Amino acid sequence: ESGLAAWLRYAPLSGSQHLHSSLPSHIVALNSTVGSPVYTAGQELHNGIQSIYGKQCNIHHGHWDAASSVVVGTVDEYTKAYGPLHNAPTLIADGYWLSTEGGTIQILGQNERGALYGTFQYLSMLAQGNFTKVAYASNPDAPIRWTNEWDNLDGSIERGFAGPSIFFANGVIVNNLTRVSEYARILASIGINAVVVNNVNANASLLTPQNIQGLGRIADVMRPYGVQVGISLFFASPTSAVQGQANLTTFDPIDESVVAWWTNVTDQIYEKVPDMAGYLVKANSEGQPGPLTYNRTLSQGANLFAKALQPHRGIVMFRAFVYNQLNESDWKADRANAAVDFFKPLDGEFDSNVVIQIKYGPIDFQVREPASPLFANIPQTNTAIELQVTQEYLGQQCHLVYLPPLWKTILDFDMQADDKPSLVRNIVSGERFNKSLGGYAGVVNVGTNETWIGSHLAMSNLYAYGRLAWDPTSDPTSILQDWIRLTFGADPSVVNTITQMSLESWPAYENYSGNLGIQTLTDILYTHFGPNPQSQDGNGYCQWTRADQKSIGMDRTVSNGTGFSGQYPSAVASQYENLATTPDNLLLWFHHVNYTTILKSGISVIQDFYNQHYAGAATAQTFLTQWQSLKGKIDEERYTDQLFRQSFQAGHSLVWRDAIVNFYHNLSSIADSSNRVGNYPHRIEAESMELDGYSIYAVNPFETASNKT
Ligand code: BDP
Repeated sequence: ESGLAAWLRYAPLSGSQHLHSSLPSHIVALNSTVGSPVYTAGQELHNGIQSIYGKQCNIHHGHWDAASSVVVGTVDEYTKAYGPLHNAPTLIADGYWLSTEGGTIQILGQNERGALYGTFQYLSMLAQGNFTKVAYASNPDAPIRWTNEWDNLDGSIERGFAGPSIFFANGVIVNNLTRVSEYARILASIGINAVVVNNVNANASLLTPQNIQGLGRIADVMRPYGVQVGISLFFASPTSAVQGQANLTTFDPIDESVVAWWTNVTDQIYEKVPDMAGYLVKANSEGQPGPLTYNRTLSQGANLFAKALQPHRGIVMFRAFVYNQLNESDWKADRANAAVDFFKPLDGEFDSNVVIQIKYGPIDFQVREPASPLFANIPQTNTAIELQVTQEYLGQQCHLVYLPPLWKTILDFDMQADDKPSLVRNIVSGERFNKSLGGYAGVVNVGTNETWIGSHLAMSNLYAYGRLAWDPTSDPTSILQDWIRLTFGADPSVVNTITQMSLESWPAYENYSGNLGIQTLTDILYTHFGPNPQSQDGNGYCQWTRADQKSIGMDRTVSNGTGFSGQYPSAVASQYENLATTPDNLLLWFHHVNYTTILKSGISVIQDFYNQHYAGAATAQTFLTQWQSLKGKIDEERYTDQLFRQSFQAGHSLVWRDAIVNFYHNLSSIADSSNRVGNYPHRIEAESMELDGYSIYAVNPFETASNKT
């Protein structure tokens, strides 16, 4: 059990012989073309039923009449073979009809992909021993359900924690794409329909003829699973001397030679990848070039690609992560304001195949952020939400953090645009502002490590990402429990223990890394790992906690601060504008207050900081003992692997706790009323030890050390 099979293990269900008669004996796959998703679905059913129940089914292609069969295909294929469906369901693209009632099991997709999705759903029931009779239609909430992989062409992965790339090595696409095909299978099982294979900080040499041909190979291995390829583009590619392409002297998006260059390159790609999903573009952000370089607008930049893609029905995901407010001494400057400042004036100027891809919060994947106000500010534009499955700021897969409860705070947030219900999930689905395009982009960053993203338990986040992109109203706990049963089996103590650990994990991480809306107090300048509260101020890229000896928090009000709260529709804006109506968990995001300010809970800000950091770290200690209670109940390989991570988290949560409470204790000079800070009864400090071969070293930042060394 290396983790390679993820939740598609199809583990044998012991003592299931008596269930054989409830299983089909024949599989009818209505498409006989090898490599079509319906053909794949037939194989998957065959292998799954055999592996879980030890029953060998016969596979047929085309029309086949037999009792005890499962028929998989599109609604059209079914109608051709068997005549019209009674009670034909209403399906949209990628949707499916699943009926286990009656003698024949029907798995029918609106398209081939839908049929495959229905198949995985049926197999998920079987793998959990669930023989409930069902008959229902399931449609995706949004058409865009993509992953983004931040893979570089040299094989490294930005913010990837599971080894090198499965797609690239040494500047080219790898020869052996087995892992890519396995990844596509995993993604199809949760309804993901496209993968952007390279880093948003893109490299022009992706566009050499050899690499374009390689993209064709990637598309070929993912197509049987209905997963399309997308790519990230480097905006200045026309001037980058890409081998095999013309080299221009400008990348100005309205220059005719530039338009022709991108049209030509796009046509070349579609020759090799006729069903490419589209482009992802990070422009004028963090050193990346873009249209602003030529004083053109971001919409002119996005539309350049939209026009090249339009004949091929591709789409442009244009990232809203553009900011240049980096002057911290300017008290009105605020990175959080940037997206609305840049994009709101452009609403209505984007072509219909452009989608603005918006990170869930206005800063950058923090442990707690308010929903990005941009979702409510561009009603004439297609939008998608960007979530991060890879835990860049959230413990980098060394800490257990089950993310869906965090994501739900954003997806279920009501922007109250025009004083009408405007949940973020209904904005990105296209429903609220009547858009036909919209959806989800999840930054996953899988690697060659057999756990896929670096930790067995972190895979619940990938599973849940797909499930929520399909249906954002689903319950994070029941998604989690499906995942646990599929991944580790149905033993109730295993299910209950992993459920409890997972549900406690985000609140615990928030508590020991940065509560009250101050964000993740990590090293901000590059690693984004481990505590470093002192790095939060003093540089433009920091989070600007504005902490001093008396007070803390970033005033983002309209009345006294950066004006960020005014970017929300009025009902939400006035809630955040006032200290009294701002929830405590976002207090320091919106307001600058004294350490002695009393929270709604009746406790002062600084005391709450102390208390929560202790509480969070204490909870993380229990993850280790909870996990240890599973010894012998799951396989040794995954048990041991995860045990190491839980031990690490238990220790590192203490490092987090102490670094942060010491830092603010030192800064504020306010004592902890429970006298814990600086007082460690059972600890042997390094400076009291006698060690051979070690010398004393001044640790930076000091608050991570005992007594500064
Ligand atoms: C930040 C990451 C950086 C990414 C950037 C982005 O630290 O590696 O390039 O976001 O999303 O969170 O473009």
